[in-house]
Amino acid sequence: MPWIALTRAVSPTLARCELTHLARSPIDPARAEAQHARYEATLRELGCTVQRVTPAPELPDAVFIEDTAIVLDELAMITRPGAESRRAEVAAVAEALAPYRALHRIEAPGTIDGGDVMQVGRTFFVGRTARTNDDGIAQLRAAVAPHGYRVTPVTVTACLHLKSAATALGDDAVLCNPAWVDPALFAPYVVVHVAADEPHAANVVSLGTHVLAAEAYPATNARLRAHGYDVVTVPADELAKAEGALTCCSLLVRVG
Ligand code: CIR
Repeated sequence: MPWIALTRAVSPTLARCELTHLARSPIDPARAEAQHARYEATLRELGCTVQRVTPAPELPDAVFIEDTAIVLDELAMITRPGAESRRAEVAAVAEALAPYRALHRIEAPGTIDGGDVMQVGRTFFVGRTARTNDDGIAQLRAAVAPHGYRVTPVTVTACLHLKSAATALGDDAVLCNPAWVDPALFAPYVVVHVAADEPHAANVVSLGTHVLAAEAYPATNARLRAHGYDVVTVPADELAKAEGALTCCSLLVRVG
């Protein structure tokens, strides 16, 4: 599959990460690193070329590289993350993306975290959250509209990012937690709901017919299999203590 997956090493300071909806609990950096390595290995098994961006050990949340850019076929938008502590993450990511895409940048006072941006075909659903503001959404729209994309702002409650509540399954379906985002927004698509007792299960990485999902959510993963998806699971509970899920740990760049 013609994908490059940009990833970034788990910082030894991960325990000092930003937290919004989760209580701080001890994080075992070695275990987080092992889970991250397994995630990268699984992306390789699914056909991605994994390319690590220069590590940033001093930036606790750098592993959650998704928040630093929005990559589409035509360009890459370098974000201005909503959390001040994360703004220094973007420079090295911009450098890594420059060979593949023309770069655009979100400028102040706009903010966007990539975790708030869900692409389904030619539509970008963008969460309006503590991390992503209307100015940032307007800047994204101005950059992508000339390429034929629609941008739809979405209200998200009770979780960090839109993609904590919903992720795309290819170009025609969405996996969502209806308690955190209104599923009616996704009416043109097939909508798969997470199991009620697995509220964090909506964040999966969709790669062709495969879905990379966290092993902690067997009931939701069974639903995905029943819908015909080839679900591959990985352990991710240590990274989840930093309020990160699976899409957060890579930036997928389609090449070729
Ligand atoms: C943060 O609060 O920014 C990090 N601790 C977690 C970011 C997770 N990123 C994502 O869901 N895209």
